[in-house]
Amino acid sequence: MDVITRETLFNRVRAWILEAGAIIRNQINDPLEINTKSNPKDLVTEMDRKVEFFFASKIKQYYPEHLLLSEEGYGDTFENVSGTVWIIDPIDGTMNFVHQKQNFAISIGIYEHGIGEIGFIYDVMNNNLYSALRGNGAFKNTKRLAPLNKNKTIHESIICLNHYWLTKNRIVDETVMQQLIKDVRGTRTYGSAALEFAYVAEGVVDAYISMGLEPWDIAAGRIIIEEVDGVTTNISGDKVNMLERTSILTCNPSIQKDLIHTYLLKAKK
Ligand code: 2AM
Ligand code: CA
Repeated sequence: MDVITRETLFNRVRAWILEAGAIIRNQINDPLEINTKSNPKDLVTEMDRKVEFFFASKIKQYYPEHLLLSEEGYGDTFENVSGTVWIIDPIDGTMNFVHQKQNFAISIGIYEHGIGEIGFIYDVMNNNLYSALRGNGAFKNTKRLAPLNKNKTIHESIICLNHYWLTKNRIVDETVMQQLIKDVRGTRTYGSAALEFAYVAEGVVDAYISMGLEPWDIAAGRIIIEEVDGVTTNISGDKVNMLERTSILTCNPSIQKDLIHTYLLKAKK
C-alpha cells in the first residue's frame, strides 16, 4: 500500500469510528435486547451487530477487495492473512456496555499480508481515540504517546488480568498467579481487552494478561503497543497467530522476561 493510500485509509477509518461512536452514545440509554452466545456470560446486543454492519457496509462500498474478520457474523472466512484484512470488534467489553454503559471500545486493526498497518481503539463514552499508523507512532487523540519507560520492575508494575485466573481452574496454577499478584504493586480489571491494550500503550498500566482471546480482541492493540516499543506474545513468550484464539501477554518490555519465566511458564498446566 503506498503512502497516500495508507493515509487516506487511516483518515477514513478515523472518521468512521468517530461516527459509529456517536451513534452508540446517542442510543446508550435506549432499551436493549440482550442475547447470550457461547455461555451465559458471553453477551451480544443488537448494537454489536449494528456497529459491525456499519463497518462491513463501508468496507464493501469503499474497499470491495479488502477482507473482514469480525466477531458478529458480517465477516469473511479465512485460511491465511494475505491481502488487506480488517479485524474488527464492534464492541469490545459488551458486558460493560450492558451493565455499566461505559468502559467498552470499538477496536479496528488493519493488516496487510499479516503486517499490522493501522490500529484504532475508541473508548466511546470518554471520547478517547487511541490510534497508530505503523512507523508513525501511537496517539491518544492528538497527543503522541511516549515510548514506554524501560526501567520498570515487576514490583513497580500494575498489571491487568481477570480475577478468574486466581481461582482454581484448568488452564493455570492459581497459586503461581496468586504469587504474581502479591509481587506486583497493583492489579486492575477493566473488562475490555482492547482498552487494556490501550492503557498499556499509554503507560498507565504495565501489562495485560489474558488466557484466551480472539483475533478481534487484540488486532488493534498489538499495532498500537508496538509503536511505543511494547511487546505482545502468548503467555509462553511465543509469537501469536493472528487467526487463532490465543493467550496474551502484552507489556512493557522491561518486565516481559520476568513475567514469562518467573510466573507464566510456571503457571501453565
Ligand atoms: P467482548 O466483550 O468483545 O466479548 C473481557 O475480559 C474481555 O475478554 C473482553 O475484551 C471480551 O470481549 C473478551 N471476551 C469475553 N468472552 C470471551 C470469549 N469467550 N473468548 C474470547 N474473548 C472473550
Ligand atoms: Ca465484542
